[in-house]
Amino acid sequence: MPARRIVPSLLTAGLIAVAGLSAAAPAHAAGSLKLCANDGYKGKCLTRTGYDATFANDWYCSRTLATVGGPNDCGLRKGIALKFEDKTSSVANGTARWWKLFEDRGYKGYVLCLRPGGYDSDLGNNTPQEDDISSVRIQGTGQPRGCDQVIG
Ligand SMILES: [Ca+2]
Ligand SMILES: [Ca+2]
Ligand SMILES: [Ca+2]
Repeated sequence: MPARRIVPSLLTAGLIAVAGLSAAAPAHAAGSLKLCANDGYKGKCLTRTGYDATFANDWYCSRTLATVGGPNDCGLRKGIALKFEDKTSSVANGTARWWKLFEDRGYKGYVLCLRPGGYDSDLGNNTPQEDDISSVRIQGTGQPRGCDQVIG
């Protein structure tokens, strides 16, 4: 059955093609939203798969970028403890759904709507939300209502 033998090689070729595209795309985390403190998907990054009502309780150490539980968990070697709130400068959507990125905690304030699979390597050059995102929530597959700005 020669035809049957072709199928696995086509699948392999397809997977290689997809892997190549993923490598070219900027830091997409498959199945999740990635938010990074610096431009270009650098610095401290968090991933979320559904929602986060506040980044004020997401602590990390300034030197190691390790995620920690609270403000006293870093120390000299790890650096000072920072909250991820008001830090986001770049975002990459690895999901097939829209995401809303909010200026304030509790899904309030200015709303950025990020397209499925969309990304933005510098929120500061095209939105008023550089270093201002405080909460995020996943949406459906269609463009949601209530967007102040669409990105990605
Ligand atoms: Ca930043
Ligand atoms: Ca949080
Ligand atoms: Ca904010």
